[in-house]
Amino acid sequence: MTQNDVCILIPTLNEEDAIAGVIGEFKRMGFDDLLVIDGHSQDRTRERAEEAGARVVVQRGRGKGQALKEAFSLIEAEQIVMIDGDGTYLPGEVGHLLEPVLAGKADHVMGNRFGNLEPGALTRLNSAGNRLINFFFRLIYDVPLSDILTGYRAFTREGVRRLDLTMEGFEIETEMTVDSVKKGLAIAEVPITYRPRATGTKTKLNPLMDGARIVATIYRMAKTHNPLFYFGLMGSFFGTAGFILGLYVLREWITTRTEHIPLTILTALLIIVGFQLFFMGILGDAVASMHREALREIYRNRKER
Ligand SMILES: Nc1nc2c(ncn2[C@@H]2O[C@H](COP(=O)(O)OP(=O)(O)O)[C@@H](O)[C@H]2O)c(=O)[nH]1
Ligand SMILES: [Mg+2]
Repeated sequence: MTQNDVCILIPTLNEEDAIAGVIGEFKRMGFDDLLVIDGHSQDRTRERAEEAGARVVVQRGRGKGQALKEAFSLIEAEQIVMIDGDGTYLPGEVGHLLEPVLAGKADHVMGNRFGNLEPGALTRLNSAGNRLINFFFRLIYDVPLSDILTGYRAFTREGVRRLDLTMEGFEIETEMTVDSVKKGLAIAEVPITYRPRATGTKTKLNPLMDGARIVATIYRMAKTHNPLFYFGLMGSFFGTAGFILGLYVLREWITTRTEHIPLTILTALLIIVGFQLFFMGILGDAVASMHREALREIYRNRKER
């Protein structure tokens, strides 16, 4: 393996207990290009990272997403590995992640934490949330990935270059995964170990708030990838509301001959809007598949040149 062409990218925010250990293990394996992108830690994270031999950059803004985007623009290595600085992933498994990238089989390799999830690594809430989110992702994007929120990934530089990342916070992993699918990057998933955080250290992720943001991101990004789902879901809300209201209006008229004129108008409107959204989905679907074909063609041409 050519450790010299690999940059190990580590986002940190208050990880003074774990960061030196993570960096040390990579150093022992011969990796020399380590970049810690720090989110204005208020403990000794930056000092520990520098002592351990990493290059440390303080991110300009806030959030893990902003940090990773900024870091990607600084990296020139051919392969990039990202790993959390909290010691929950094993540096020793980096070979599993790099293997598909080095073999030219993937531009984006994702470490699947459910491969070897150690007891207590995910709280019950986080585990249920992760599984739900992965299920929702597979439903919309129809790609068999088991752990879209993983924090251990390997990329080719070309893979990173092709991604358009906009998210500032913990939605960044979702965006990386979804955009890779949209752009047609070769994605591979390999099983990895996930350990509990060291006792006393705290996650910065708020399961409910960040979970809701992640689900919203998955849904919002479906607008251009699976418009039939995106508009269809909205359309079926309107349609169902109209149908239920219509049943009520009809029953009133049949049983007591009462006419609810405004409600009747509302029923009609809801049903019409529902159908319109649904047709928007069908149109969007056609546009999306044409766009996908065009993109594929453009990319093929560029590669051949
Ligand atoms: N640079 C930077 N790193 C962050 C930020 N928030 C979290 N991190 C780091 O990102 C990694 C994952 O965060 P963590 O809180 O462990 O989330 P979890 O693994 O999803 O529970 C850890 O290494 C954190 O230190 C941030 O705002 N900026
Ligand atoms: Mg963590």
